[in-house]
Amino acid sequence: MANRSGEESPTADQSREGANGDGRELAQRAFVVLRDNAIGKATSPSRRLYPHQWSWDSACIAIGYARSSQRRAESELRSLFAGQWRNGLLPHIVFTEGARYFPGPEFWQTERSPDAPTRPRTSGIVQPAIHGTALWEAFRHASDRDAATAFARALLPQMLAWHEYLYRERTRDGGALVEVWHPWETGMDNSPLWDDALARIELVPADVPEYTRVDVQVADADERPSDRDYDRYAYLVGLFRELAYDASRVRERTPFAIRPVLFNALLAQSNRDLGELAGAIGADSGPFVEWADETDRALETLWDDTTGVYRDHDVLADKPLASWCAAGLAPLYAGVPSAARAERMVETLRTTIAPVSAEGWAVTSLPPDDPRFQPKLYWRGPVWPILNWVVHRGLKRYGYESLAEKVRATVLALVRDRGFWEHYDPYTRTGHGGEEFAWTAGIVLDLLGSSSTNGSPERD
Ligand code: 9WN
Repeated sequence: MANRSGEESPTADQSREGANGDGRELAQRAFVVLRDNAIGKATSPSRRLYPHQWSWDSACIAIGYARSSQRRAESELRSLFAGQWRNGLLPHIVFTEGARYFPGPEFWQTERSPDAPTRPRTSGIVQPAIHGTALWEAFRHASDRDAATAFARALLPQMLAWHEYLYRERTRDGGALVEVWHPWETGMDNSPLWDDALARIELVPADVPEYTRVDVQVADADERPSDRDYDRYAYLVGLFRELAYDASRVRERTPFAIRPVLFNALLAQSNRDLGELAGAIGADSGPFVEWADETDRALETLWDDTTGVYRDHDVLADKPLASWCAAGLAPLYAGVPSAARAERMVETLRTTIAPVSAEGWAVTSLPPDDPRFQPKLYWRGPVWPILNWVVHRGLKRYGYESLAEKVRATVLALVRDRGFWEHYDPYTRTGHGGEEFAWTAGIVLDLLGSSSTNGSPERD
């Protein structure tokens, strides 16, 4: 709840946290991180490394604020949707004026598209569709019900347009699995999962637009993607802007097209949540429920019985990706698998987790036995709060309460002991990447509010 000075303070749930930790103090630290990253009515992930507003970060920040500040949760989403394009695309970055980041608005040149807004300036690609869930969380925890209903009524058509864009432009042949065209759209930028697809993009220097990286001036270059990766990132943006961000042309020409399990599972759950929300405010839940059912069914086609996880699909090679990671467990979060299949997935989880501390464990961004695993290198090994949050919710949903609690407690202990970092080395527990990280703070607040100690039956 916001106190009299207008500052947020932890709810009773968030303060409780548990025997080995003070939830109240951690929540207060999280609010400070969020406040320090405020850029007007929105929040940047990290002042120095990512000084603009990011799409899925902001949705998670709204989820973090939902229990304690209806106003901030709503303004986070409102600011993000202010950058929505006329064709429904919700951009992965909404730019603030004057902050240093590559690629900035002058590189994206989204004015080439008739669909892009003139102000605010934005990027021209998307990020995982978790926003419907964020709106639902903001709505269901809101204390001012009338304001929450008015806000939901206003944003629902924009949510509908966003999902319509995804199903219209990012699917093929009538399918219900959405595809992404840039590693940044997966949210897991330099994950080894994309290595093979990126390796097929052969470039000569003239193919790569001129650019200068800023990230390696701000963060340790050893913890960031390689220059080779960045050449491909820049090349893909160059291609999209040359095609004026016209989705039908990009779909034909892109050399990178993946149907990620994580993106689709978050989308399916967002549809479910928007269906609930629409029902609660007397709006039409039909399209959301239909999309949710269709994407759930389509996700089943990604199941891989050999590994016991769901596997991303390479659209252009028309086969499952050779690699997988904890993101392949995301269908648990969306309630997709049968109980038997969930059991199988949990078995995979138990055998692929990385030890974090004597007290517990968390999922890593790549299974530690993968030869490319690197514990400090961005999406190639470290523990990321978002993946653990998805797995935590999935485990809870299927009744694996004590496993869910282990994941939750481990992430909270990492943050309490080491601070609010972008990601963590699973062995040394040190934080890396961006510091005072708002996305991590948002997730921590939600984890604090969702203690598992509610007497539910144990499945594990
Ligand atoms: C590119 C902001 C974003 C996250 C992504 C994460 C990283 C950006 C970058 O930071 O990506 O979008 O410049 O590396 O991979 O998931 O949303 O926190």
